[in-house]
Amino acid sequence: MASHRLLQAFRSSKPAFGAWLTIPSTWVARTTAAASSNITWLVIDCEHGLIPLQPGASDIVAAVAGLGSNAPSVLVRIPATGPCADGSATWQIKYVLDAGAKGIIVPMVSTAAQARSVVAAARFPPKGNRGFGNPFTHLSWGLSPLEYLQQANDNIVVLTQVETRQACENIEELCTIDGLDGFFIGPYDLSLSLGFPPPNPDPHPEVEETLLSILDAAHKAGKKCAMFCTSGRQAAQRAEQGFDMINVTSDSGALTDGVRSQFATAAGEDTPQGGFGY
Ligand code: 3PY
Ligand code: MG
Repeated sequence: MASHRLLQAFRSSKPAFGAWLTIPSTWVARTTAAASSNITWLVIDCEHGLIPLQPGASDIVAAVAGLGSNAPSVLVRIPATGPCADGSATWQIKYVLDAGAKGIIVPMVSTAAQARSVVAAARFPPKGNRGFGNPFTHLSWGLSPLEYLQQANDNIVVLTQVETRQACENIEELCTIDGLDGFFIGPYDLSLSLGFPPPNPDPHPEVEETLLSILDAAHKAGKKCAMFCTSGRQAAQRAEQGFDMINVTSDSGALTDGVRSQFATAAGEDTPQGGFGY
């Protein structure tokens, strides 16, 4: 079965909650994956997290896949950004998909040409130019090599981030790209690019308007729209608004919040508000 939990949620139009992995550890990843049956997906963050592609992302993909068919779908946010999304990100996309990732998120994609190069790198011919021949990939999916080749194009999730003013200006054209499943809004970078402070914890009202307009454009074009949040409260609101894929917390954020809160209780202090929640 090439399907996976994030794709099943997308196909049944149910909001898919997930978590961000920033700590380079297979055990942190497995512990996070097993912490809640409400975790539909995990993103290995090789852009701002400290997880390298190898060893790192490839090991985490295998470690989570080892939890069985109900394990969260593992996507990788690749390190290359901005202009690098044209061409030089290709090997990174190939590497993480060959490692068995169920999808990719490419940051700072602002133009249709960049987004097309991302799609081409992630899809086998005739839809793209991804090469075939890795001896391990199919194992993470529980498929034979031939089944993987036949089913990968329809089951790999390809998302580009909308987090620049230029991407907002180009949103209608980005919405027309075949093979791109949708957009992942990065509210921190989007706020900065639009000249506002980062969310604290919620975005500035003008940024809020922009991100709702991205959601609307994506849905009108039949694309999915994902949102980065840093708490369950925010995530529940985003699900209400109609976002399809919503980050709830991160390994490092949850660890910090949990330790801070227990120590505050021990010291007889009020539970402090979360700080920079990324
Ligand atoms: C951002 O907010 O800029 C992001 O990329 C979220 O991950
Ligand atoms: Mg960002």
